[in-house]
Amino acid sequence: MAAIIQSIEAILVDIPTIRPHKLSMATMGVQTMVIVRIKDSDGLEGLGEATTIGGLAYGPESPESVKLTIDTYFTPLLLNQPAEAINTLKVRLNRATRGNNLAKSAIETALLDLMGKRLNQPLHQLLGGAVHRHIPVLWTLASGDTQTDIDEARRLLADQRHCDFKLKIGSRALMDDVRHVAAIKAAVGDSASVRVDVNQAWDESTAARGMAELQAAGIDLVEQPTPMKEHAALVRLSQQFHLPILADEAVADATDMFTLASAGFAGAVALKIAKAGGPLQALKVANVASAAGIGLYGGTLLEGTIGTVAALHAWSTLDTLHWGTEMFGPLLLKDDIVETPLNFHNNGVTLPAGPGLGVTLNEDKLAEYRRQ
Ligand code: MUC
Ligand code: MG
Repeated sequence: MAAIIQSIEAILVDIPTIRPHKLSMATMGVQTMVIVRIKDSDGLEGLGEATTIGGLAYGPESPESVKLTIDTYFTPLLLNQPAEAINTLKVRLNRATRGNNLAKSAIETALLDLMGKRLNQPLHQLLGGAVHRHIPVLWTLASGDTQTDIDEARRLLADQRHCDFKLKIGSRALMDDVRHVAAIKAAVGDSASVRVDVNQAWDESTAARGMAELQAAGIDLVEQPTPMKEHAALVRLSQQFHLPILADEAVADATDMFTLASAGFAGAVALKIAKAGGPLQALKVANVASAAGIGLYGGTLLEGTIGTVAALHAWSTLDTLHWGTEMFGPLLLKDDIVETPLNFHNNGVTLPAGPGLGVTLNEDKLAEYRRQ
């Protein structure tokens, strides 16, 4: 008899960050994640996670809305259904509910974890097997202070924890941002790749000036300089400059990727399981991007270990990650809710072994950080 889904729990968990993380749309001092636990009739449990940045500052789903969506709308559609019918369950969810990809990503992850545990196989094996087991990871310098960022970068370079850095800009005047970025690039030199993420903060003409200045400063990549819906501007900028553009907010799912690529976009895309609606959906984006000659990058919404590991399993199956990944979310948090934290070393992270995600919840830590 096939195992059926017996319970679904969505838990809000608040963990403080190690320092304020300053982005163009919010400064984070705490990260809130929604941890999903799906139990089946054989007593197995699958784990998933949905996270975003700064409540509703980043996108239309907040942690609280993800929990409400799962509790009120998804759970009645999934309870008593066969747990291993992941594709059928996703069709069922998508026919009855629109959007809400963050919540869907947590559910898809938990179902994949459950399937991996049932088959006693790691998640990447369900996706065809890992090509890479050590995956490059950059660090985001976003303390809000140039010298603090330089000190942080030098320490991480010396420890060989990271050799690539992403800077969050867009909240200050353009030339203030350019001075900040150029000072950091000059301090780390050629030993590090420095990229920036504007998080949609510029209009097209500001972006054109910004691209020229950043190119001159030796920056390697500019992420989402203009508003997500302004595809035409992103395409024009990508054709105007040698400095490559990374599309982030502009591309959530495979259809977005197809639309942007067919409009003539050249550059790279930040894959995120949260934007796409799960690890399987994010790999569909990767397939469309690859077919269009667009570079791949493993992106994060600053998930904790569960969401980060889910993405790592997906990225591990890709032959080339042209720009590496930013799966450092757990390192930004003061504590973790899993038994064995990820092993970040040698400018990257090792994919956990073990069935499913390969991650076990620490129940005491979960009890400590869950929202009352
Ligand atoms: C984003 O916009 O890419 C990823 C790293 C980071 O610091 O923020 C994120 C989200
Ligand atoms: Mg981004």
